[in-house]
Amino acid sequence: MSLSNAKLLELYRKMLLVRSMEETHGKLLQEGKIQLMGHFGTGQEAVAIGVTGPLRPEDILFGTHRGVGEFIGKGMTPKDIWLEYLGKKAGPCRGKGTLHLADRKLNIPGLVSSLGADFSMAVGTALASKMRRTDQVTLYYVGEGTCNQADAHPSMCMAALWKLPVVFAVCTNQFCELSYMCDHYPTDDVAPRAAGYGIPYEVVDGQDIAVTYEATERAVAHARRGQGPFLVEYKTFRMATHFTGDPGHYVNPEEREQWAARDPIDLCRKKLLEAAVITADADQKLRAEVQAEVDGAVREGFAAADPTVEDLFEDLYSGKGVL
Ligand SMILES: Cc1ncc(C[n+]2csc(CCOP(=O)(O)OP(=O)(O)O)c2C)c(N)n1
Repeated sequence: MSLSNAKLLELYRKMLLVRSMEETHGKLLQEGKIQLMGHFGTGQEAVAIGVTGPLRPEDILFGTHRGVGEFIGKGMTPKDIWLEYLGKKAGPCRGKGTLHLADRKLNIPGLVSSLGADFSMAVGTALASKMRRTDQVTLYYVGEGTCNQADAHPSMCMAALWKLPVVFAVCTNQFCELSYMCDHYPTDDVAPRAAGYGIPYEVVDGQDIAVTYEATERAVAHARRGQGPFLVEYKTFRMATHFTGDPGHYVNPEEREQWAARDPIDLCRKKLLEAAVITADADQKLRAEVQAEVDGAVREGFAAADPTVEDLFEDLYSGKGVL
């Protein structure tokens, strides 16, 4: 099924929002206004937005440490994200999560710092959905480096054995932290591992939003129909370095340039212009609107109330916070 122009425009706006969120985060950090380091996903926007676009509100998303993109894709607003980043009482985790975003109302269980430990949690939520006879799908969004964690094996095995409604969405951005993927993998692709569990898989271009969205749509439909797990691997390139303090000396500049020529936002913009869905002026206006939304969210975040000392003792255990 090919994407409508209206859908393409909606996805384009979301990709702009993701980039603007990260650029603004980087700028505030450089200006010394915040101390919150970032793992940015610049260049990976078509993956983050394409994997979340086909999800329903009731579907469950496990995101990554590089993840403002998928959280925006699942419905978090810049305002909620900045309230949380700045540790404010009105944030979705009441300021206790900051970079470790979670949002119960959007079915985002939250980031686990020990990467890969949530492989089994995603299988657990998919099992719960199946036992409750819902048609909810869990999407486990994960980097290729994290797929080398030991938990991947039993998780995929059980998901396949029990035909659980889970999609493993692997973002292959060429890097595993501070080194190239090829330093960790004897193969070019991660996806064929799925065949060992009888899980169907696809490897797709991660730069084209229509491709990422439609591949995810097929995988989610498969899981929702009760046919069990599906794995999609999206090939992209991390234009940002691993984290904001990483000079990235290990990155091959020529390769980076080649990928930059296929920037996902530029590709989508080109399609929209060619199809006369937007004009260059309308695009400028849209970008200004998006930046204004992010700037407004940052302003509101700074102005919002901090938690009190008493608030620190809330949410620790189910009763009133007594240690
Ligand atoms: C269990 C564990 N080991 C190591 C780390 C440190 N670490 C943080 S990000 C990262 C790289 C993960 O690579 P990948 O999954 O490909 O994601 P990418 O950073 O490329 O987006 C590592 C090793 C961690 N958080 N958890």
